[in-house]
Amino acid sequence: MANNRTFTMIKPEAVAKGYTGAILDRMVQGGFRIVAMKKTQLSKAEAGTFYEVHAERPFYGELVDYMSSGPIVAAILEKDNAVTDFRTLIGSTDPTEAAEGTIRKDFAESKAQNAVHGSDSDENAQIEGSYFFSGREMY
Ligand code: IDP
Ligand code: MG
Repeated sequence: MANNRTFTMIKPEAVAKGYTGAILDRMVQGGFRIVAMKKTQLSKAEAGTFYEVHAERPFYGELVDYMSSGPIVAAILEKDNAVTDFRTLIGSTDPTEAAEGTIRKDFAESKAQNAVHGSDSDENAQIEGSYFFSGREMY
């Protein structure tokens, strides 16, 4: 079961631009079922914790400021091979390198403001999903 779920966020710039519906449609059309979903906003401290693995990277401060700058839409998604297939659906971190038809190619602003988050492993999908959602928010 674990390898059939991933965690995503529609990031602040994409929500602000009104892309939420179109991006969710890509996910559903891509074969992902929405298990849990909410609109919320991360505090700076919460964004700092979420991206703690990047704390030593030069862009960490910018990333934390950006991810706490406005509302996001967080969701848990289900599909066979969810983590890998979702990374394919969203495309490369830098939208200029993302494949045609991917979410980042079509909706991202830049490498920093790249429209969506996708978990990079089953373990992180579990940790990230349970950071945002309790068991009774997953269906
Ligand atoms: P990913 O989101 O494709 O997994 P990561 O390397 O895990 O990419 O980086 C996390 C997030 O940090 C990215 O989605 C992006 O928002 C931001 N980021 C990554 N690399 C850079 C960079 O070189 N400059 C600015 N922001 C970056
Ligand atoms: Mg990552």
